[in-house]
Amino acid sequence: MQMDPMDQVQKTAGSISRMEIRGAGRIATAAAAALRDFALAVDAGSLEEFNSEVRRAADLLNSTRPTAVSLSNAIRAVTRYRADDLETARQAVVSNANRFIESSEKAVQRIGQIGSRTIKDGDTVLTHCNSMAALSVIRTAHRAGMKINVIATESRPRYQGIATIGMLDELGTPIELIVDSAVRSVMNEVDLVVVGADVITANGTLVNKIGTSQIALCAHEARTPFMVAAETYKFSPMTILGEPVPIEERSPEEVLPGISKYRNVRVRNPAFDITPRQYIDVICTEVGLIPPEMSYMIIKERLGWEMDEGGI
Ligand code: RUB
Repeated sequence: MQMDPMDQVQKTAGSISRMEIRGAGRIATAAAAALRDFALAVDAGSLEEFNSEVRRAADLLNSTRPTAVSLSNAIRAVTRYRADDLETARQAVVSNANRFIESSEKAVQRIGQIGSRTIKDGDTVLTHCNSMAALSVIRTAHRAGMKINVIATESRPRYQGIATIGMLDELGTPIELIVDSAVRSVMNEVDLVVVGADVITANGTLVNKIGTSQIALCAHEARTPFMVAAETYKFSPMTILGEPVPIEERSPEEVLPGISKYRNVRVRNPAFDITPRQYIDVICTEVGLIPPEMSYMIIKERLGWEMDEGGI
């Protein structure tokens, strides 16, 4: 029996919430694909009903991870259409979603090509968490013949660093795994730090996996360049209006399983932290290397965002 289209969206939303699908880029493309499949399958009697069902599905997907702006930017890209009839609207969602997914894949490749030019033969590159954009920089440099040493942090509490070393292992490049608190001990051996982004604000502030800001601080102290690899849809239009970026607080059980046996202990588990722009040397996007101070221009020019914009 075929699954109800909204149940299918619910299933994707659940996978994103539980972090079975994770990483800002991957959740954005998963949400775009879920909306496309929903649009194709939903049984609506009118354009108005279709629009309201798509909105409901979009809201469900958007509520899964509160920090990543990639989700709302992806949803906005997919649901931005004008249509006079239901079938035109359906096709618009499908083609918008396919375009978003394709451009997201191309952006990661392009970021790899651009960012890898900053890596020299013999460099040691440190990365945190598990970012496809950051890994694209490392992979592309490796494929261009650079001999690179990689240092990957564990990225507690969810150990995304294990996914990173798994993905890089096949390259045959030397990889060292360190606990998050070892970053300062190794920083003097590092030539470049490259991390991904969940959000970049209009003033160039980075929001990324918890621990990123400490790494940026260490890099700054050691005069080690700190690069953020981010597709332009990781920039947040809402921050132009001064909207704060919500920091997702996840379950204490992720940090301390069995926490309930303690009576007076509270575990805090913020999933992301904030790195001010003065600790960021460069942001590598698919349209080039930009200083963080240029973030506002990316939002205005690349995301084509107007302050009065509504969508469906
Ligand atoms: C993942 C994380 C990644 C960014 C960028 O956090 O912080 O650095 O999302 O990743 P989580 P990408 O594991 O909590 O989703 O470059 O793949 O979009």
